[in-house]
Amino acid sequence: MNPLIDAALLADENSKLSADLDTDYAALGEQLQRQGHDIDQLCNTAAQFGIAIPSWGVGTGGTRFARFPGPGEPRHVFDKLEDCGVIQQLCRATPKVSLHIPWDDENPTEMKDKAQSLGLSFDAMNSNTFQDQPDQKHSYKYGSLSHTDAATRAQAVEHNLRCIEIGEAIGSDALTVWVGDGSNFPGQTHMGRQLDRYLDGMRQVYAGLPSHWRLFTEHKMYEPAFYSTVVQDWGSNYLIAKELGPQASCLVDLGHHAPNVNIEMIVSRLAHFGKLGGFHFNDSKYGDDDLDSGSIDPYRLFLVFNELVDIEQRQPESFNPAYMLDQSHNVTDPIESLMSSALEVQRAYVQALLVDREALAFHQENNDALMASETLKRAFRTNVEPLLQRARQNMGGAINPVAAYREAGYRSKVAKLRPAVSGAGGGIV
Ligand code: LRH
Ligand code: MN
Ligand code: MN
Repeated sequence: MNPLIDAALLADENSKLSADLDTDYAALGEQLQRQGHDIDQLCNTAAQFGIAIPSWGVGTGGTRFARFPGPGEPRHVFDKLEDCGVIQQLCRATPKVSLHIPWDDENPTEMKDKAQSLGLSFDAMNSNTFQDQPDQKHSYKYGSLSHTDAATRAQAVEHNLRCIEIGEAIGSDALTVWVGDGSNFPGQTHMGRQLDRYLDGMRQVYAGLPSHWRLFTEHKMYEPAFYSTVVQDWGSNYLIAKELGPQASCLVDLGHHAPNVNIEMIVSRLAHFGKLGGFHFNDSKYGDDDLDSGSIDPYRLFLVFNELVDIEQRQPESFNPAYMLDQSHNVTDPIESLMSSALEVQRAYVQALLVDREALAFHQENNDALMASETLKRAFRTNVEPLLQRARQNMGGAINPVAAYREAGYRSKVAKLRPAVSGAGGGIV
């Protein structure tokens, strides 16, 4: 059975909206032209934008208190890939999937074939040394790559090397390493020795990278370690990536910072020193909330992209950050959340392309703070929705992805094939 949404239904959905889109697109085109932008050119640029879907994002998330699974939860990586195929079919901005091992530990050839049949490929691999698996010899309770016990560290290194091996077989070219290692009490660990052990393990992982691969280290301020974390912030992350070598760079998960931290400045700093590797996009109100991208602070998302576009335009040859979503969908249909989140990130990118950079530089040089801020606001306030809709339509996607998805009844169809699962017993965070 073809898991994707029926092409006739999609065409029908689009035909209901296309006359209005023509009018809105023409109006936006005029508005942008007055500002010196060519809407068709921007539309083509928007169409090039891609952000990876995390395989774990298509299942309902949860907190340590509870998980409330919806109908038709994916049973395994092949179901997850089908859900990602539908997201890409409708959005056309999510061509890659990022796997997490061992959550997605299946036959690589079968995973690759399945992805190909759905028009998908694979983004960065994610290793998991923050949980114990049933058949695991050494526990990660007191850490993984930085554990005091050499055999536990070796096991964590081995796992990362295996992730690279699986990644190679499916056509990935990057590994993201996030560890939960740290401590829960002052004095519990020696911070310097713990970092040395981590670095030693990461050097072994780095040595196992194929030459065209990249290694992303992901920082996070706290959780599950609540007193100190080995890779707690962008400064440590930068030092680690620098220590490891040119194939290593830093991954910024938007939720992994203290509240009110200026993330766009972190982005600028890392890029300035050539160590910005990629992103896990999500939104946050208090901590690592993993809320939908752009749902809390869309202006901050725009400001991050304002920095990215600035770097992209200044250093086009070396600019290649990996974009991925990393969210937990607790109360929504994950497919709907991932579609709307991917489009929010794409929107922020296109809005950032509208910033008049000459005017901005002029106001900065003249210390005209108000006009500098207005220059950014002007781009941010522009409703680029018709441009995004047209980009999707041109690529065969849906003008309104959520409406088409609901009309197709995808969720209730897969719910008939995929057995209902219970949320009892709490969930993964
Ligand atoms: C840690 C994290 C990391 C993990 C994912 C499941 O909070 O952001 O990226 O791999 O969540
Ligand atoms: Mn993350
Ligand atoms: Mn996280």
